[in-house]
Amino acid sequence: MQLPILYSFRRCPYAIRARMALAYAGINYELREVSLKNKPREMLDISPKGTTPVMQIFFNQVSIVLEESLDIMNWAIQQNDPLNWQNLSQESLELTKYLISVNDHEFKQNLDRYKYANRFPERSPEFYRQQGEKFLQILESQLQKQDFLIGDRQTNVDIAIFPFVRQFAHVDLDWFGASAYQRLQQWLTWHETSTMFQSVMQKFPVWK
Ligand SMILES: N[C@@H](CCC(=O)N[C@@H](CS)C(=O)NCC(=O)O)C(=O)O
Repeated sequence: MQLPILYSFRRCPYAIRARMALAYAGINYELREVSLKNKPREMLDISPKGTTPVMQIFFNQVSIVLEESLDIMNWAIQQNDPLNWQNLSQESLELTKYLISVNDHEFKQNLDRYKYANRFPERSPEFYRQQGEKFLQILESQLQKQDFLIGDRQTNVDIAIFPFVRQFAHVDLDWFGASAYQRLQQWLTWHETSTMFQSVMQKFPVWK
């Protein structure tokens, strides 16, 4: 049987969370590293919207294509869920959904404006950073209560959000390190030093 194929861009936060979920589930796949400036025809043929990650899964004669990182994460966890991430209380499931939704919409928008502030000269980088901090405050208050975002162990919500917080922190590490978000700093370091993250950040040449 043909291995699933993942079109991925190493530093893309959406691709990182997909790869982390695939690593969690222990799924074997072929990684095709993409250049966003020169996307391969094979990827655009199956996913014309042209964003990474894209996963193609094969069954005998047919294949299905997952074009959203959250769909790839969910598919991976459905295949194999060693730490029972699917079996959460209704409250935890709702919180997971809420946090990911704020991350993927408001926070991502503020992250982009903060990171590429020169493209958004209407306001200062500090303004965009403060907008982004509203989400950091929510995360920090969760982490004041427990070690991970919805409890005392890592679940998919941590993986889904971590790569975006990482990008935000790395815009100005001195600022982040001196900020009041101490629990968030610990949480970020825990993820950055985890075997799961390190294993998915291995470098691959662009696939041809
Ligand atoms: N909603 C998509 C967003 C994916 C996305 O926007 N990926 C970026 C890279 S991080 C991308 O491919 N952008 C298109 C481009 O830069 O041409 C998902 O969750 O997979």
